[in-house]
Amino acid sequence: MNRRTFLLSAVAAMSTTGLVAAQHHHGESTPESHDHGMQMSATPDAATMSMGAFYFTVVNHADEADRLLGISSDAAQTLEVHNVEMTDGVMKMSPQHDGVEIPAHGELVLAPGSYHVMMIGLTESLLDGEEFTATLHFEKAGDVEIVVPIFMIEPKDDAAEPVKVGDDLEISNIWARQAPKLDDLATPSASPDATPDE
Ligand SMILES: [Cu+2]
Repeated sequence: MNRRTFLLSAVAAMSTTGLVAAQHHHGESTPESHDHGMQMSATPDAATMSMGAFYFTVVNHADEADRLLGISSDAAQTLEVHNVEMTDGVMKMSPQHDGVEIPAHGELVLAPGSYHVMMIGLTESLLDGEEFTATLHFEKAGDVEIVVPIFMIEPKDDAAEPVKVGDDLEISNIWARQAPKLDDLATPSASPDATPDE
């Protein structure tokens, strides 16, 4: 499959999940929400905006909860923590603007089909076998830099060394992929008259 077909497929796959939610949250009826980072639905570049996602698990050994407030990285223009929710039988992604709690003696799992870091507007392609760095912002633990290895599909074992933050937090199962699509969905055409040339 050539690069153009791949991009169309990727964008089409995203449109069945993320863009539905994006348009819902950022449609013309709610102009005030344009600063939430999903501007790609409101710009002519939407179809060419490259996207990715990354995942990790945070274990909290402390007696108090912490909170993942946000993420920054040079690898994308915008990074948001999203969750995936089923609403009326439709999967939608919802940005977690207030962050996500990591319970005391509990864990927060970011994984396909659940919480994830959405990378909107990649600054370069996410290539299998390469990696990038990102900084996680925690309410209590502060800023933590991690190295994120890139894969085509979810790795079976920890690809990166787990990162320990003092005695309290441990971050493991770190990995990223470009333009995720749901495994149980056939890749649809980008538009009714765009037939994939397989
Ligand atoms: Cu998302």
